[in-house]
Amino acid sequence: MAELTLDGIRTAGKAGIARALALIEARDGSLRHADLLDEALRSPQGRVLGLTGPPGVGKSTLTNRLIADARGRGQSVAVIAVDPSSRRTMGALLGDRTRLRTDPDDEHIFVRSFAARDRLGGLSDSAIAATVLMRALYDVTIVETVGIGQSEADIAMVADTVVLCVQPGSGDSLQFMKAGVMELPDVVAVTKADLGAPARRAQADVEGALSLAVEISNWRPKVLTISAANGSGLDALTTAVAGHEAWLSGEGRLQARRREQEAAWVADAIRDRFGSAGLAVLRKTGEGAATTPFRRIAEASAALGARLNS
Ligand SMILES: Nc1nc2c(ncn2[C@@H]2O[C@H](COP(=O)(O)OP(=O)(O)OP(=O)(O)O)[C@@H](O)[C@H]2O)c(=O)[nH]1
Ligand SMILES: [Mg+2]
Repeated sequence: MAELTLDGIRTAGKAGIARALALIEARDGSLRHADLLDEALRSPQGRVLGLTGPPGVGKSTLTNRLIADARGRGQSVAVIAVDPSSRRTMGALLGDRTRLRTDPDDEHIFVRSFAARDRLGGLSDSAIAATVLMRALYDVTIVETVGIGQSEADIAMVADTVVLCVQPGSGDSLQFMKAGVMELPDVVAVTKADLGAPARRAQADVEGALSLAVEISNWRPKVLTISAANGSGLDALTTAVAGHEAWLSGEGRLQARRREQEAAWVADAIRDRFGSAGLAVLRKTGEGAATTPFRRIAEASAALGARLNS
């Protein structure tokens, strides 16, 4: 199939992407699409922005704004929305919560929902693979996940920059403080700033919590209040995200972050299919010793599958 190269997909436009994603989701012939994904991995074009936070905090409303901003700057945008509540039927999500309004004729916007791995909103292999593909094709890829507590950490498996959305007056900020050693977001956006005092209080709470957190890098997470309703704070958010991206670009941090993510995908994919026993075999025998992560997943899956059936 000629389209299974990045150039083939670019030529076919959105229809080509949709076909590639269908193949990724079908999980068959995994070697066929492993080479496409490894090609995409080698040619990242854009940045990946992860947006996470509890249900109803305003992630999709913010995503709508970010899409418009990026298009205003002439950038192309892809959105991967991960939905824990929906089951997939005939390629469409039931009860799709993305609520995104985009121009279907704009070739430079691509939006796709994926069912979550589990009810906590974890990222499925397909959503991870789709993000890698989108990153090679679009200037900005936004990954929106719904999460509470631990499942929010999953977004760090694909995002260059993680924005945690916090709802004013919800006690999210308290939960945030209690979580202690949770993986820190790069930027915290207290949403619905148009509500006034509760948003400012939540901002102060989160800042307080962060000041107690153990420093794991020399990036200090920024805490902002934003309103996707009236647009306040959105420029500051864009500046904070750009600041984090600039920090990442230094001293090989972006490459290091992405290498760690790739190792996590391989471990996760094998654990998902073969359990921790499969993971142990992978580590001990070096099954699927291919150096590129998607080929490694495909080859190790084939080898482990054959082993289990023999
Ligand atoms: N006042 C106010 N309401 C907002 C703002 N942003 C979003 N909302 C409202 O909050 C509700 C949820 O917004 P969504 O953007 O769908 O939230 P979400 O986080 O994507 O929700 P899920 O995808 O269901 O997790 C909607 O009723 C929005 O109109 C804001 O800036 N101010
Ligand atoms: Mg949403």
